[in-house]
Amino acid sequence: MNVTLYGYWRSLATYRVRVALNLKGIDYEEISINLAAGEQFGETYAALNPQHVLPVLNHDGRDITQSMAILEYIEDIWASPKLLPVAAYEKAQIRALALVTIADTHPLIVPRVRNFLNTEWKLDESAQTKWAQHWFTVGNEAIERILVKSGRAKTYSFGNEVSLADIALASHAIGSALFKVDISKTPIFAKIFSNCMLLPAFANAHPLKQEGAPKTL
Ligand SMILES: N[C@@H](CCC(=O)N[C@@H](CS)C(=O)NCC(=O)O)C(=O)O
Repeated sequence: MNVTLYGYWRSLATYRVRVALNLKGIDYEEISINLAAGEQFGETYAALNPQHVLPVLNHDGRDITQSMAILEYIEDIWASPKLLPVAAYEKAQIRALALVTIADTHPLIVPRVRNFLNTEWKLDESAQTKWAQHWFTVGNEAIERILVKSGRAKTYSFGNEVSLADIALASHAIGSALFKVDISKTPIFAKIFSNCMLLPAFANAHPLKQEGAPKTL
């Protein structure tokens, strides 16, 4: 079995996949594609992912893109530990929480969006940071309200077992920290994040622990 992850230290979508691979105990090699240097637009990478975005998971010669699709693929291929329940409603709740950040928040702050804000509308770095902070805050508050409404948060988002929702939640919390957004005002969200970070699978996947990352931000 051969598993290669194409990622970048700072990439939140890559973080999600790293955590899932770690939780399942899968040996993998990570190849860094330098987003800051624009390597995602190079011909070699375009052959892997014509969308020019990270991550790509290559499993035994086949490429999978989009972190949610990759997470579900990992769940389908490697059974243990389970990151999604069997029951349809519970599974939908987990996917829905995950998609708050994967589909509705994270896409607003990725490099290509911030670059467009800069090149088309001349928004400087501080305005771009404000933009990112706004969307992370909107996401934090939405996640908190969803956790309150479901009433199922315990150690993790939906009980005492880690699920795909926690992987997404942790990526959102780390993104908040990268953009200096305080998560203490959303205490359930913050507590679940700190519980996740007690697990080596989450902690070792942290962007700042990856090759190429700066010592501090
Ligand atoms: N929805 C995608 C997001 C992919 C994405 O935008 N990845 C970022 C890194 S986290 C990227 O490669 N950005 C390159 C760019 O914006 O130019 C997923 O979850 O995999």
